Amino acid sequence: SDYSREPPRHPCLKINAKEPFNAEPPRAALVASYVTPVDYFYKRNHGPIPIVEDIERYSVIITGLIDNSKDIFMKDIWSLPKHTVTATLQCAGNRRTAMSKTRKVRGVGWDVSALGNAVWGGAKLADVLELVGIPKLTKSTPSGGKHVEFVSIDKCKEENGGPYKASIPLIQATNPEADVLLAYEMNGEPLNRDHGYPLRVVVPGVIGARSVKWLDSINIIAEECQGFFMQKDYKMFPPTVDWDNINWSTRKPQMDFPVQSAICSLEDVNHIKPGKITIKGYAVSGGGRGIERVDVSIDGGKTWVEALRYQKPGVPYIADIEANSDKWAWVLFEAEAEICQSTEIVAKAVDSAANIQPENVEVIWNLRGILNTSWHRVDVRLTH
Ligand code: MTE
Ligand code: MO
Repeated sequence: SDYSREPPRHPCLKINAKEPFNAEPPRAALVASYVTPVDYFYKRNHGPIPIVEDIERYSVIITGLIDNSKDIFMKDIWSLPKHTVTATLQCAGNRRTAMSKTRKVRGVGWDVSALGNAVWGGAKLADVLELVGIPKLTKSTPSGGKHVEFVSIDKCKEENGGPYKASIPLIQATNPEADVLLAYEMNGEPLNRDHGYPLRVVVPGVIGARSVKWLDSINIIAEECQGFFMQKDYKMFPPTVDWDNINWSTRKPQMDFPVQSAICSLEDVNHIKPGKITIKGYAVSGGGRGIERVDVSIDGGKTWVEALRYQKPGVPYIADIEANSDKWAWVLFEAEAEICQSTEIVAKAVDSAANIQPENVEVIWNLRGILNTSWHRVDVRLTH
């Protein structure tokens, strides 16, 4: 593989793996703004960053179980209605390093910043699929369990040098309400190379692994994609399953992510003076579920106070689409506390379906180290 033409990256990023490039921003930078600046947005790759030189000749072929395959060019995408969707992309491996502390898991280590919130601009996949005669979802649309597969132009070693790929159900792809985008913009700027230039998929509310970057083709297929990242990775196994007794085919590929939160104004261990501190972080849930509550404890989880939640600064957040909240996006939270002894500070969130984060990582431990959504705990040690 060739890593000689990687794009420049911001020096603040913490590099978890160099080749392929995997990096996340420092905690405090992550929650400094509701919309994550592109430079600070985590970068999760499985191979070298591809280069698309000739944007006029770049096309995505739509093929598979349709009458006529069609090459879609950027001008075709640009001529469709442009939608902007504020959505949080989260890697299923977010917080993997902490899961490894109880029992070793396999995969790139991540702290709590393998996610970001961006304003994605692009065409709705449902509109693009209409160009090849696939109707939008209606209550009576038969999907026959079909999937829409996204294949990249990148090359990754897990696919034996083949391209990265993933799929989502056709009923989600053709549902305009699901807001699945073929995005060419991130925060109002053309996508940069790291994030999928010139065109990527964004599947809101679903683990990042399904939002395929550097799109090459779209295949309509009879059942879910058989690629490595769907079948041999990104599946949730119970804690009893380890590498010597794993049977991959017993589990479905992970799609929606569960409720998650983390404290970002503090590191794992903090040395502070007694007094007032502000506890800041993010909370997010998958599937379009909002955040109903964020609880913060300054005594290791014995007692709790409710944190203030917001998306737009100064506007209290309500988990309700009628209230104009961004349903696919995280909320930031903030709580003030008086610290007068060394202690453990904890955060946990509750989503709009009343799902709550698990108290301990042990009960959700899984060999691939995905979806560590256990209560986020940080230590504060007093200095006098
Ligand atoms: N698409 C391609 N082509 N190659 C990849 O390695 N990584 C996936 C997804 N799409 C990947 C990809 C994973 S696991 C995640 S979490 C997101 O992209 C990360 O997107 P980002 O780098 O824009 O943050
Ligand atoms: Mo990921």
